[in-house]
Order: sequence, then structure tokens, then C-alpha cells
Amino acid sequence: MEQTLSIIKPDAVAKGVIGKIFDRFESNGLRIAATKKLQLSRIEAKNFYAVHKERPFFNDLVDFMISGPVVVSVLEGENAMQKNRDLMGATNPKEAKAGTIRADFAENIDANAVHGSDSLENADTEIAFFFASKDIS
Ligand code: IDP
Ligand code: MG
Repeated sequence: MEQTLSIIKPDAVAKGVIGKIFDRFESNGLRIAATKKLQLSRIEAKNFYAVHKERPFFNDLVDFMISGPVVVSVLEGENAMQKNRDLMGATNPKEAKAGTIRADFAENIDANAVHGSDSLENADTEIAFFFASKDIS
């Protein structure tokens, strides 16, 4: 069964919508195979988002991701990676379709509620960044 990595970002954790976002996953065929709440260090956030290090928004993104705790989860199901991306909606919440997580819970492109892996290869790398295989079930 396919697996992907989800992060509920600091804005959504602070708003108290962890449960509402988990419900989106579980109501749409994505099982939570592992999950934990944690505070990212600056080094961890930089390493996690290393693919974006040349982008103009990189420093703001890292500052935001360490501004409070996040919830990282492994989601499992058929087409889990793409299904999670569809549930998330567009990167910019103003462009996200009605009923998506970002349309419903995010304020702007900086604070956009959730992260989801964007390919199966990245999903494997991102899952391994946070979880040992023995802790995924
Ligand atoms: P994604 O989260 O939808 O996969 P990416 O392009 O991978 O979008 O960008 C990673 C994160 O960087 C976004 O979720 C958003 O928080 C931030 N970001 C992306 N583009 C911009 C931008 O143009 N300005 C500010 N932040 C951005
Ligand atoms: Mg991305």
C-alpha cells in the first residue's frame, strides 16, 4: 500500500484543527500509519526543505516551520501521495478549491496549514526523515 508524509504546519496546530485535518484523511481512505507532534529545530527545517534552498522564500519558510510545534504523519492508502495532495489543495490557499484543507484552514501562502510529499520518491525520503520503519504500522 502506498505511503506519503503529511505535516500539519504550526498555523494549523496553533488553531486547534489537528483533529479536523486528521478527519479529512481518515474520511477519505488515508489511514494514519504513524504520527507525532514535535518542534522542528532550524537545522531540521532547513534540511527538510533543502530542495527549496535557492528560492527567495526559503528563510521565511524555515522561520515559519519552526515558529511552533508541527504534527508529522505517515498516511497510507491507495494513491496516498496524490490523494493527500488533492485533499490539501493548491499551495496558495486563495487558489485552493473549496472543501480542500488549505481553502478551509489556511490564511496565506506562507501559513498554508499542511505539507504533503509531491512524489513517491520524495515520500520515501521524507518518511525516513521522521520515522523508523519499526514505528510505522
Ligand atoms: P507545496 O507545499 O504545495 O508542495 P512548494 O512549492 O513545495 O509547495 O513550496 C513549499 C512551501 O513553501 C509552500 O507550502 C509554502 O509554505 C512555501 N511557499 C511556496 N511558494 C511560496 C511563495 O511564492 N511565497 C512564500 N512561500 C511560498
Ligand atoms: Mg512541496
